[in-house]
Amino acid sequence: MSQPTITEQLDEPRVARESGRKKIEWAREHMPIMTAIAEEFNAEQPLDGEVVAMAMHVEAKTAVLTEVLAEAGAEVAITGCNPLSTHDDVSAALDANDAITSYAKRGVDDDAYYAAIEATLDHEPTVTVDDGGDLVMAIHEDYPELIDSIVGGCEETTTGVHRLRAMDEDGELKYPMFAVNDTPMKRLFDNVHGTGEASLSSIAMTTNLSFAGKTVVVSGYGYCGRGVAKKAAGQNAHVVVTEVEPRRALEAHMEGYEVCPMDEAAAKGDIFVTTTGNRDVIVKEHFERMSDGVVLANAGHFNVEIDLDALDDLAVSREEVRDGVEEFKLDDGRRINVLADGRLVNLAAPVALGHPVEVMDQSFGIQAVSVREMVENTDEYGAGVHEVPDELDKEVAEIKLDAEGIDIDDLSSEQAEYMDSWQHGT
Ligand code: RBV
Repeated sequence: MSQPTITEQLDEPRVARESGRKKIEWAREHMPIMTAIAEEFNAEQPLDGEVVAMAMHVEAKTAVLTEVLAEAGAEVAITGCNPLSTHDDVSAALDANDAITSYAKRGVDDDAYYAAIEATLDHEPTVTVDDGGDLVMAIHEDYPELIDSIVGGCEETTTGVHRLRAMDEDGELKYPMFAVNDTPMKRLFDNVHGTGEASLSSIAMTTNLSFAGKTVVVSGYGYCGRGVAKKAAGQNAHVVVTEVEPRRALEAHMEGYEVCPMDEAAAKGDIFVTTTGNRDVIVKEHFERMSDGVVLANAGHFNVEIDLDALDDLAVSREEVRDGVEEFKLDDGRRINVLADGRLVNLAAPVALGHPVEVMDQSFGIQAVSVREMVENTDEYGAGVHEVPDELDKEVAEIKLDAEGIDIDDLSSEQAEYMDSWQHGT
């Protein structure tokens, strides 16, 4: 397999490298958790001798994680986890680091995308760090000989953890994986605030349209959906939520949002944002009910939520009307605008920057300590999906509180005893 590195693919790698390096430095300056972890990793070299393969959104914050793992003593090979989310300049800056090889390039076709995944596996990783599960899948399907020497891996996102759990239930997951997504320090911040802010800012920057006074339909009221709904309401939109889970639907209702099936929401919305992680959320019969000029965006990991094939079948023409906006014209003249090819708009829109630096500092802080834990205590984790130990999550939270200058109370010994006892009543 001879997949070229990003440096080999660019005409002006030096120019790209300089621009990428500036972005990485800006991110790192705003990542106090990663800075504290880097200090420890540089001193203690916990990943000495390890080879880490990564498939993640290759942009500045991810680059900080990549370099911190390299500073901990690892050799790192990285590629993207989505064909549209790589920032080539950042990828080039990473590739210039002696300990890192980057194959990530924006806008690649499916073949080049998977060839780049395989190229990282040719480095014979001992640790994998995935966002969406493509590395784990490729290893199990095409590189099973690597499994024996793999210590374990970490998964960043809800969809990836979902995939891994399905694999685990079928007895097909052959090495230990941490569900990094499921930690409080990741899920309660990145999924809620990160997805909410980055999706809305990417939609706004891509369309130059306002949310105020519009009806925003949010599909899925999980952690991502509640973030999108909250931030859209905060920008004076009327928010409609669609759900399949009764308690989540009730939560959305009690939060003050209108709740209805997509069949009804389709006719109401101006802007649609899917966050379900499932396929076929907006399909033919929904397109048929939509108003002229609606905007459709997906914030779920894969581009399966909006049925673009069905939309293409309905359309009499397709045209890119702005960078990142494709207009599908229907035979009655109505126009439906799809952002970023239905790929996750918070990362794949041409102007997208991914989630804000502060939340990725938390997500990648917990990623970094999870990799360290997997390497240091590998014997404690058998094949399968594991929760990240809660103490590690607290450790990262404490670093963040410290960086923010926030003090909190300690339990007194009486309080601690009270919390542990069952004898005390009225
Ligand atoms: N995500 N990464 C970024 N590097 O800018 N932004 C979001 C970035 C991750 C986030 O943690 C989420 O779980 C995943 O992307 C979805 O693919």
